[in-house]
Amino acid sequence: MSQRTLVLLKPDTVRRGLVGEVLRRFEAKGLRIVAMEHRTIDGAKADEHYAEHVQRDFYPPLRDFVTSGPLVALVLEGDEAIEVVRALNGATDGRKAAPGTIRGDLSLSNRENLVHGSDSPESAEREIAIWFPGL
Ligand code: YYY
Ligand code: MG
Repeated sequence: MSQRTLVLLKPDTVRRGLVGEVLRRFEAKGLRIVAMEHRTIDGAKADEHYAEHVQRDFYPPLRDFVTSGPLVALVLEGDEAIEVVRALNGATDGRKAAPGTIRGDLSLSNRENLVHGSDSPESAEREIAIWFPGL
């Protein structure tokens, strides 16, 4: 079933010059970019996006990180896009993510792990509305 999912190329991806490398993997897989924007977010936007995590111990440094510089937000579309993007991204901790995944190949961090992908249809709907209202 065709789905849409919200993806972030977080500030480490932009700083490290890996936007093209990461987009290449999504496009090569067959996912279509249906919206994309380069933007810098403030703490309030970070809190909205990471609503499920704002009370966690790891959140304050995560908030600092995601607001530390420009990121690229995009919506990808394709068959089972939500699961497919999560699989391409790899496990949250880059040190443990499998080789062949974006995080497994390109990240050595549990925080600066390059990418975000919505984790369910409900999350995708909520996150797309936050980042691309009206899409
Ligand atoms: O969905 P995913 O990005 O793989 O992980 P989440 O468990 O939703 O956590 C969101 C985000 O928070 C993660 O990408 C890195 C960061 N994080 C962290 O900094 N420290 C942790 N112990 C867990 C997650
Ligand atoms: Mg998550």
